[in-house]
Amino acid sequence: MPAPIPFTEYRARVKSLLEKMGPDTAAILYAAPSAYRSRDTEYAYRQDSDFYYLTGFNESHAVLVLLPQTETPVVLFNQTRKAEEEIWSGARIGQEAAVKEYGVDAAFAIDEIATRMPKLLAQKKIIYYPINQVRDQDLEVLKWINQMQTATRGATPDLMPLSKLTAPMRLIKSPAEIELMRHAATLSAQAHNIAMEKVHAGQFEYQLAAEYLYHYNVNDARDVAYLPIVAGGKNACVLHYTANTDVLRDGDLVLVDAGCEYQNYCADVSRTFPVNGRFTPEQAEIYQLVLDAYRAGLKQIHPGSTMIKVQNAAIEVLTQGLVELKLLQGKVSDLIAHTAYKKFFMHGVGHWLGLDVHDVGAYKINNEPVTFKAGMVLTLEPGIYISESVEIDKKWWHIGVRIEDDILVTPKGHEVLSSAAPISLEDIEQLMR
Ligand SMILES: [Mn+2]
Repeated sequence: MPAPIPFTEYRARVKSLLEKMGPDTAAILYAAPSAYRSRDTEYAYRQDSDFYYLTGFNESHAVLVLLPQTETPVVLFNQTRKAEEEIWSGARIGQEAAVKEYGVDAAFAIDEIATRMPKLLAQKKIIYYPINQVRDQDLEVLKWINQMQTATRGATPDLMPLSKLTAPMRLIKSPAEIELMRHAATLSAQAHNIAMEKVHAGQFEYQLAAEYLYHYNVNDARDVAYLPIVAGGKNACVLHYTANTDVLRDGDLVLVDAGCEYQNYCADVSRTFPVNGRFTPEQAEIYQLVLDAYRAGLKQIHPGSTMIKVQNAAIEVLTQGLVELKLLQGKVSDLIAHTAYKKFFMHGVGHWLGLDVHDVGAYKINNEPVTFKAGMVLTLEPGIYISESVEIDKKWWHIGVRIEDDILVTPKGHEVLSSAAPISLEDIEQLMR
């Protein structure tokens, strides 16, 4: 199992961020609040990704304050240790360990934040804080700024989202992050192998989902990166189908889009396979076309290329193939120009992947596509979905295929992080035999 990110790396990230922020600025980051699922039972806790990226700190009820070029540039407000509360909800890190083990310069009880914050924000010209996202937090932050201004008669600071600075940092993964992502992708790919071996007609979609969840959990990936999509037959044509309540039928395909989260890093891997182990001729035609589009897209993933180039390569193959199968009529170049393929392929060909499934990072800067650099991780996920609303021979109806892998851009090209799952028609049928 890969090692956790060392605390020296968290400190280096904060240091680099402090330099980017510049003098007379502050940043306020709230830890994700814990969320109730029903009455007084909570969802499993998931830390805010930026907060985690900068600290590795995994508790709620905490606020990180960054104050570049001051005596204490990294200040944490967090829960105090209280034996009578810890007996219910588990041990807390507290202030002493926060300084010793998490490398913050000062840690105070979260209860002291209202009295300390106005002083910390004095004379700041820019405060990095994402206004208009969480109302209660906005009210608190605006109150501190008001109090600070009243006390110092200073000018009103500008508010700016910190993501402007953190997103470009998070877009390039470090060697330690890549190790974690490779592990998350491998576990997710392995689960597809298990599902291909265990799937059978009559099984419910949620029962097949259980094979994935079990494999993740027993391998220390305690959470999913997103709700798994296990879509038999026509359900595959519903792009975000997460009900997973239907029965899997003989002769149908099942599309599974599922990924685990390992130490907060996400995987996002899709495979489509026949419930009975054998593709029908129509299913095989569509599957092979999506795979050809995947391979054309994959060739475009290397330093210097862009998401648009990947998208265009995949679309060209898809459109050409749809014409050959007589699912589209016309000249390929015209059909591409008019985005005729969108009837069958209506989502993007990929997205950044990291601490969030649809990870942060721009796709275009000043209207120019962002070029790939070593250390970026993206998904590649062409698909074809044929619903009844398309007026074609109904032998094609209800076929939905998506093939999705997690791809690391390397100095020389790319590495498919999720390559442990079979992808060719032959390999899938052989595994299922
Ligand atoms: Mn995806």
